[in-house]
Amino acid sequence: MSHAYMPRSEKIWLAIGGFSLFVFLVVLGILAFGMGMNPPGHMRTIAPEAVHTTSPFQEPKLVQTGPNTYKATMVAQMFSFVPNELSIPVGSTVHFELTSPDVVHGLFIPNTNVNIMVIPGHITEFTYTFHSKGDYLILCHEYCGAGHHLMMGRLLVQ
Ligand SMILES: [Cu+2]
Repeated sequence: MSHAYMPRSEKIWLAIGGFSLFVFLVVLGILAFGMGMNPPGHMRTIAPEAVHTTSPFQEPKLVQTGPNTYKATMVAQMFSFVPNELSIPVGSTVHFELTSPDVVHGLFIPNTNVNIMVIPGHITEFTYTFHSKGDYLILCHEYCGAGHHLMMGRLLVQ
């Protein structure tokens, strides 16, 4: 079959598909390289190799910043969160501040909308108020290597 028959309508759809892909890639290229766009929330940067020696990430911890507010400075690394256990009173607002010294990780807390991507070189921030008591799981939801499934923590809201 040297001359396979292709209906005209199929050729038109192929052309539309190819053109859409081309437009998409051009727009993506302009946004990423031309405008230097980054994922949202990554306003500050940090050298991945300096994470363990730069404040506040050299001593990542949960600190109370007001009557109902906390700041959780955390490092997501292969294959753990530091710290990996947090405890707060119900109704607290937690301002998360995270970075990674190695590869891309995630911080996901099921049953909340805490869903953070942690990218080496960037400091990701996210704020959430915990209105319900519970024993929440903290999970890494970006595949980060052989120990990815072991990467978890716990958040107690009492
Ligand atoms: Cu991870």
